[in-house]
Amino acid sequence: MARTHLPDSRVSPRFAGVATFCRYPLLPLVAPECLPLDWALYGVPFDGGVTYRPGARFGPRAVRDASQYVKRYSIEHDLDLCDTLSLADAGDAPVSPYDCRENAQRVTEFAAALADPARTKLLAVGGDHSIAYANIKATWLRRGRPSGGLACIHFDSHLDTVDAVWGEKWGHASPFLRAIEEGLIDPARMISIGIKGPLNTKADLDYAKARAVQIVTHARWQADGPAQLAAFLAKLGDAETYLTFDIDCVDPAYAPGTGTLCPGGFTSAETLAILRSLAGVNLAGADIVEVLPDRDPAGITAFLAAHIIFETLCLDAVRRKSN
Ligand SMILES: [Mn+2]
Repeated sequence: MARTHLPDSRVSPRFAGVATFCRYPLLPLVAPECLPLDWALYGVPFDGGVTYRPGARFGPRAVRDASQYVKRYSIEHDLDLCDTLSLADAGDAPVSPYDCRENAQRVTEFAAALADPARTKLLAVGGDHSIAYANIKATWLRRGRPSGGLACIHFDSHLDTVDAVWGEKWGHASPFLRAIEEGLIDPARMISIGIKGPLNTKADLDYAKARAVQIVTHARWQADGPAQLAAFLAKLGDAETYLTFDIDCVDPAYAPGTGTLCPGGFTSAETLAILRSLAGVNLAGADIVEVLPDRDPAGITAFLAAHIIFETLCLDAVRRKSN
C-alpha cells in the first residue's frame, strides 16, 4: 500500500502540472489514509544572509522543477520510498527578505507548527545556509527540546561558525555557532565533512575545534574519511541526528550553481554514495541549502539537490523498514 500517492507518470507526465518537491502531494491534499505524515518538505526562499553572491532565494523553485524527474524506487537500498514514507510538500515558509533574525523567527514559527509536530519530520530546502538554524530550532522544539541538543552531520565547504559578519549574527556564516550557543546542537556529536580552504584566517577553525566538532576536510576525506564517518556513526548509535547539506561541498564542476564556490570537492557520484553510507542513522530533520539557480545554466546543481533530498528521505525509510 502506497504511503505517498504520486501522480501516475504514464497518465500525468513528469513535465506536466504544477511542480511540487518530487511530485509529492501538497500538504492540504494528502489523503487521509496517508496520515500521519512522516516528512513535510518546505522551501525557504531567503538569501538575505549571504556574504558573497546572492540568488539562493530562487533555490526552492528551481529544486521543485528539477525534482520532477526523481523517481521512487532506490536500487541501492532496495526500497520503494513512496511505499515506505508519507511525504508532502508544505509550500514555502513565510520569509522576511531584509532581516535575517526576523526571518529565522518567522521560519521557525512556521516549521514548528507544520503537520503533526510529534510525528512529522521537517526537511527544509533553501535558501542560504542561515535558514538551517530555523529548521534545526523547529526540529529541536518538536522533539521535546532534548537537553544537550541534537547530534549533527554537516556537509559543507565551510564551518559556518563565524560569530558575526558586518555585525550580522544570523547570516549564512553563523548558523551552527548560533545553534550550538542555544543548545540545539551538541558540538561533541557534530561532524563537519568536506571543509575546504583557503580561509580568511587560521582562527576561523577555533570555535569548532574548541568545542570538539569533528572536522573532516575534503583533503582528509580522501585519506580516511569513510572510516572516520563510520566511527562517528557507531558512536552516535540511536541518537536523534540532524543532517544539513550545503551544496557547495560538491565540486563546482558538478554543482556550479551556488554562491560561495570552493573548488576541489566531492563529485556528484561520491555525494550520493556518502549519503547512502549513512544508512542506519536516526534522522530527526534535514535541510539542503545554497542552490543558486542563476549560476546553474544546465540545472545540474538543482537536479543534484533534488536527488540529495531523495537519498536523505531514503535513510529514514531504510531505518523504518528494518525496525
Ligand atoms: Mn554553509
